[in-house]
Amino acid sequence: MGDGGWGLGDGGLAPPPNPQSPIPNPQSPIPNPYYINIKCIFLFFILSIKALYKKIINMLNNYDYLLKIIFLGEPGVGKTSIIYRYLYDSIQSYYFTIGYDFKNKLIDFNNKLIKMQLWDRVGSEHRIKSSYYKKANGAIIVYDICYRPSFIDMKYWLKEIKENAPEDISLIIAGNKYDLSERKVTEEEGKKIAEEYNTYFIEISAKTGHNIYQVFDILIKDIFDNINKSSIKIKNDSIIDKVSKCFK
Ligand SMILES: Nc1nc2c(ncn2[C@@H]2O[C@H](COP(=O)(O)OP(=O)(O)OP(=O)(O)O)[C@@H](O)[C@H]2O)c(=O)[nH]1
Ligand SMILES: [Mg+2]
Repeated sequence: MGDGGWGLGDGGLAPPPNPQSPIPNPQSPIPNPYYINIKCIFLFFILSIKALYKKIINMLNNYDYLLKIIFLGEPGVGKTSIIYRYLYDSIQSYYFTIGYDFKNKLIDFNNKLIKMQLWDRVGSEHRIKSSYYKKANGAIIVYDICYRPSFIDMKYWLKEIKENAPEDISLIIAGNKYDLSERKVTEEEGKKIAEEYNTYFIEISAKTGHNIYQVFDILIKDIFDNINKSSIKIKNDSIIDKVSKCFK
């Protein structure tokens, strides 16, 4: 017993139970109702988030057509601002788009649900990966009506599209910043280049929203006109792909 204490190691006795302290029973721990409530609320919260997430994913995948629209144009002409105006009806302060970015929008067109993928890229980077153009259904080529070099450089973008994009891509040239008075490119000049390259043309303002929805309406209508054209076009690989991808 060593020093005469209660230690068990040397053959001593266990101390007598203290009547003050409750006897612990590991088989049935007493549940704390407060703790259970918190647990239930947390579980309910997680399940609700999961259900909402599933609903959103289903909504985004539940479309009749998928259209890829790409934006081209020099830095600062307003590509990102046009997308912001169209998606959120607001304008964002200037920031350089870094690399590539795309945003989705679901719209109703002739009672069909269309998922639009709007591809944005930084204008200063002239070397574009060919994947940017791949399977694009439409392109919006933007210039700034107050900055002539951006209008001159459009020929570069139109050439790039011809070399890299699907043959049947729908095109629209958009002269942005219509709200400004220091114009350096006339409307006639814009129309002339559009005629030369057989594309649509429109002047817009991402700042005020002038003609923003029309840009997309014209483009989408042209894309569907292309899809509905003669069966010869169906033989084209990109169209087959488009048809199988778009018509669910
Ligand atoms: N006044 C006016 N300013 C505009 C308009 N659209 C864009 N801006 C401004 O022009 C600047 C450049 O716009 P962005 O949309 O970032 O240009 P971007 O073409 O995406 O530029 P990068 O990403 O560098 O290629 C921003 O300060 C915008 O607020 C417009 O219609 N009118
Ligand atoms: Mg940008």
